[in-house]
Amino acid sequence: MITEINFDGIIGPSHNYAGLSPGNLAATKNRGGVSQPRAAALQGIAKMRANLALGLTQGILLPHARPDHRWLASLATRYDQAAPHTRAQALSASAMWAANAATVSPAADTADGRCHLSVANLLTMPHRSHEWPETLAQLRVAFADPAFVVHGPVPAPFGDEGAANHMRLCTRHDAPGVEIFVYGIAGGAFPARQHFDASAAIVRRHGLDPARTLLVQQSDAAIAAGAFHNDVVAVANGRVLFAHEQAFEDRDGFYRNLRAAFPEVEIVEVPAAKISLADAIRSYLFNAQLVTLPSGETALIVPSEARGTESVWAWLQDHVAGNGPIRRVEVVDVRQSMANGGGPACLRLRVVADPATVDPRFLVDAARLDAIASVVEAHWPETIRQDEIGDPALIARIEAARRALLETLGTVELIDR
Ligand code: SUG
Repeated sequence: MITEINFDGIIGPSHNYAGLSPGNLAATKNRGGVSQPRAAALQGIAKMRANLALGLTQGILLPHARPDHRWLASLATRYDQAAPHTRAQALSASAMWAANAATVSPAADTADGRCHLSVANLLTMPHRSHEWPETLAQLRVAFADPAFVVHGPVPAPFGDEGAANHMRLCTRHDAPGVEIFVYGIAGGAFPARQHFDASAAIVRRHGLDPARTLLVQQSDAAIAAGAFHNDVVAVANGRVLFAHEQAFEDRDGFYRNLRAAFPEVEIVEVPAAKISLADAIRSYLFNAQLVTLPSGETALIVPSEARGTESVWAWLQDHVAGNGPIRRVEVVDVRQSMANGGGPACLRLRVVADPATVDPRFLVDAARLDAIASVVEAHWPETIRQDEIGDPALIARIEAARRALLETLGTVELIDR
């Protein structure tokens, strides 16, 4: 049966706070802090457990080989010889943010009736630019069934950050939907990571119907305020678009086009007068998982920072008490990821497909999550300080931890891609 599957990136053993993403205010603020990889991974697992308990279908993507020795070799260096910033870039656990792994167009939207996935090139940030080869290798294993088409990255210089800048509206997940691609225009203080030409190329590759596809500009104000991806200020599911008033450059034009393409849309807009852009970004209200529960109700899975931000929590209480489409709010603690600018929505990639067509090693139930948690508890470092990242003993531990996980999951063919 076709359903939405959320594939969460398992938070890798090298999770640390190197402050590698200009424009990502949380990551910049926490630069140099002491990270807790074990707690981080367990928080991610707890989120997956909670989603299973809600009746959602859950998948995983695996931590990448870190340090990335191949990437270092292509730069003609080695981990023990590389400059400190290169070392941090090679060690980053940023593949945890699966919303940046790929852009996914479900079969109901594409010309050939197959589900298309385009791996994201992530070329704007050096530490993320070397994720795609391993992500692609995993996608090719997980989605090897002919129900899927897996594409390589859009070529440079067109930056593509995957599903974090992509939304889909539909009456049912298995019915044709309207796909929305949100791009940024460079020129502000912070980089615009999603380029128009990359989004347009994905639309063509996936064989999307122009009548059901919108390309929309993210507002400069949102990027300047720290929304380095659209999923920090907007999220969609089913008929519901949930967005901040200042998310889009031409909000009225966008809403008009959207209503024409998808008259069933319910736009839940949060006015800046109720929640400032700064509060929205600090709390990651919109970096939530907007999901359809088995009952048909819409739920919003928010990070605990949303409960901790007064204006945000008050708005959510009002909405749920009123007649709004979001009927239920669930709170999850993903603080370790949040401190690097990654909320509940960043940690997952949505794929609408029949779970029977997915390699079962990439799907999880409660028992498999318990097995993953045991490996994390036994092998993930408890803490990483920035002055430790050159320590060969730490690196050996990180590499052994990932190996132990892939052995437990039966995915050893991916140890060396
Ligand atoms: O690309 N943080 C990630 C956060 C990605 C969030 N994803 C979505 N919004 N979908 C980024 O900026 C920080 C890593 C560091 O500084 O160590 C980082 O890469």
